Amino acid sequence: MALQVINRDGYAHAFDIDAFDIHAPLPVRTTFDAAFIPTEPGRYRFYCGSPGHEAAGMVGTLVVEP
Ligand SMILES: [Cu+2]
Repeated sequence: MALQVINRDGYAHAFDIDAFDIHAPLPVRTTFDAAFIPTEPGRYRFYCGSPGHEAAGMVGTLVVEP
């Protein structure tokens, strides 16, 4: 699976999925290409690991279907 995450913001963020051990900083206006292989279908939580951002709502769910 490949995901391209783009930070178009004027603030630094991060992209984190603990289940796949992905912890990528996203400096201002940068792109991160994540490549990983989910071994099981499921719902995987992702969030922004920058301090305070997760609490501010920068979270989501990646759904892997069979
Ligand atoms: Cu953020």
